[in-house]
Amino acid sequence: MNKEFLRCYFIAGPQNFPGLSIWEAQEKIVLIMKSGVTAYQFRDKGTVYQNDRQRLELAQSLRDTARKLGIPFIVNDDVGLAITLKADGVHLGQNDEKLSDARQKVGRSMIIGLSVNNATELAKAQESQADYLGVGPVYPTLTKTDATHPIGVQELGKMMPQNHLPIVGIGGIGLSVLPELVHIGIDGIAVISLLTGSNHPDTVAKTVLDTFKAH
Ligand code: 3NM
Repeated sequence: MNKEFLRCYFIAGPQNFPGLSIWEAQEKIVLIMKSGVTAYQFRDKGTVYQNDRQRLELAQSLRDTARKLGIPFIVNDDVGLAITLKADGVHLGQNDEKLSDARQKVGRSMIIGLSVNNATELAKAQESQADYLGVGPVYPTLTKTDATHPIGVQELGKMMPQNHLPIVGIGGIGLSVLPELVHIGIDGIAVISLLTGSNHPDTVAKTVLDTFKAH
């Protein structure tokens, strides 16, 4: 797997744009996808659709956008949807489908990402069939209501020597902490609100890319 795609990894679904319709949210997501991010994850936890068809159409359209832009399209949690859409990857949490089962279903070529929330999970993940890890929350976040206790950058730094997989930090990440994150040797950041809450996602993406490129 080319770990360059982890540098500025954008995650979002309609639920991250409160007050907007699903299609208005889609426009915002597309705008951010075009701002220079290196990957997009379709994560629609809490989004209320009229029917399954509506969800499929939204995901399909976002997959097409990602494909045109040449960035990986990763589906959160839903292995079946990832297969249906021929997504580039699927991202699993600790409580989602077992990674080895998912690997059997999706085959070798689909990227599988795994969330880890502490040193024990990070160590265990080294033996898994994951292609990359998302470690977090690094900082407190309001975006994921069931997020575990923040790890903190110092603690994450101490955990890093036991990691040999491509790895992205997630949770409460803003521009001011980029230098300390680069310093501990992660490959990039995965963000929601840093991009969904910005009026200048292109500037944000460029800052993130420049920071992780220089390293
Ligand atoms: N997963 P924001 S934290 C989706 O710790 C997600 O596994 C997390 O949103 C984890 O960038 C998180 O707005 C939310 O903090 C990230």
